Amino acid sequence: MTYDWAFLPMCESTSIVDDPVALRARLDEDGYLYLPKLLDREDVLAVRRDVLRALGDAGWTDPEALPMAGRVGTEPAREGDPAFFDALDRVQKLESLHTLAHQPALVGAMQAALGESAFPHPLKIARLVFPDFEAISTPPHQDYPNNQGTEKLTATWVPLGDITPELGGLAILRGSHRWGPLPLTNHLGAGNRCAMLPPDMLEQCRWVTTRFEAGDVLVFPSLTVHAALHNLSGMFFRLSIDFRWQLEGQALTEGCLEPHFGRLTWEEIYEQWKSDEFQYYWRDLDYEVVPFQELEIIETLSEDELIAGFLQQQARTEARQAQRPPVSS
Ligand SMILES: O=C(O)CCC(=O)C(=O)O
Repeated sequence: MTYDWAFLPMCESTSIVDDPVALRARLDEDGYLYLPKLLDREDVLAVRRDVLRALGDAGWTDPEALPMAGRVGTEPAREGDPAFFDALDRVQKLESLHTLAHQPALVGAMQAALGESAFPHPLKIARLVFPDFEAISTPPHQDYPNNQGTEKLTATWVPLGDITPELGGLAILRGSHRWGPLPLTNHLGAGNRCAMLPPDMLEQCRWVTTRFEAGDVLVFPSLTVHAALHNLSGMFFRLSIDFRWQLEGQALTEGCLEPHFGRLTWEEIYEQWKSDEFQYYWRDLDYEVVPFQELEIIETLSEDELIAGFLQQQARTEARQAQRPPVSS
């Protein structure tokens, strides 16, 4: 994404979280709900601690820095790179990360926003975002094309820690959910798809964002255009989780029932869990599994051009980092 526009602040909706009519009206109008302090901050920080411990075990964090700082101690890797998967697999196995989706406050808010039978997909997506890698910042996109099933699918984006705009939070193109599915182009960022935004959408909709804190939740349906801000922190990971929700009786695709990237089995993920309360919880629910339709991607850049852009970016990042004085933790 570029920064040619100003961001407006997000409108908070925690104050109406117990009012399903008001909550749904706002979700319909704006295409997002920003729910500051919905979750217990300490519960979210406990997940952050577990994630950072897993990243530390993978050699990704700086062992000299404070453990909760999330200071990077390795070369950046991109989602999908072999180097990425050792860390991601450790994170995927965390019981606390998966069970956060079942926090009563979160389930209650999603039932109020969507309906009584709302449930989170078993697929839980951790975003481990390195600093100074603008080429792989999540581009403007809609969640529908990569998930499919029902357009009513709705995401909750949960910051794992305080996320200032400099650390690279999420921005929403307010009102963009009314345009329907948009054409796609290829991209190196999370999801690998960038939505092509029509000029009238850019005239009529405004980007909104905020300073996120641990405990906040951002809710948006699968046609809302959203994108990450660049992580410009220079040295810290931006950590967050995506949970996707829908109602029973609606369609979903097989990938939403599998662990992220389909690398591990659920048995492997559950191996070290202390409780079985939230294992395989979706097996008793009612939904229709439908095939995933191949996406049509308009290749505005070839794979070689994307990689060349990525390498140029890497060189710029290294030059910038070499100029920085060492910072003590
Ligand atoms: O956190 C991010 O960078 C991406 C989150 C997101 O937009 C998604 O998973 O669809």
